[in-house]
Amino acid sequence: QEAHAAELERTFIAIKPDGVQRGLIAEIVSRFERKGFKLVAIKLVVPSKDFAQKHYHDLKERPFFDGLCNFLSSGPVLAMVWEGEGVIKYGRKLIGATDPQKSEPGTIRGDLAVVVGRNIIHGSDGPETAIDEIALWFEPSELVSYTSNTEKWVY
Ligand code: 3AN
Repeated sequence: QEAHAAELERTFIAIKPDGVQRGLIAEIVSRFERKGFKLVAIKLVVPSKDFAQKHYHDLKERPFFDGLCNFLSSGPVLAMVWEGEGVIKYGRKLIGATDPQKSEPGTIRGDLAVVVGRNIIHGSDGPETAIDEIALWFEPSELVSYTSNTEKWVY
């Protein structure tokens, strides 16, 4: 059981200020929960602009970088770590395409967002990014290890 649990991958998921302000926390968290993924860390934070720039460092050459960082630091963000088999890739699938005009119905952005600058949620785009983003947003002690009773029915 422990050996298996240790192999499961983790991803960083954040509900951005628009998602929090619109009251979509429970709706979004429930989609990850119902799928069978396990929540291992969660906190509500208002990131500084400096912190937002670190989070989006890969996008610093893009024209929307400054606006994006101002937006992320404009209010509370719900930062989370989710764990499960394939959670990085499948988490992106639950989230949907970056531009909500292109994300499919049934995805979080497809169902709940309209424009790319207000696409309500972030998810790590690969294994290296997931490790970096989890380390940026959370202390190791904030990641909670526990056995969920649903695991033996999910796997
Ligand atoms: P994703 O969030 O789907 O991984 P990225 O990493 O390409 O997409 O973009 C990160 C964030 O930058 C997006 N979530 C979105 O908020 C913002 N963004 C991306 N493209 C644009 C754009 N053309 N105009 C404004 N904001 C954008």
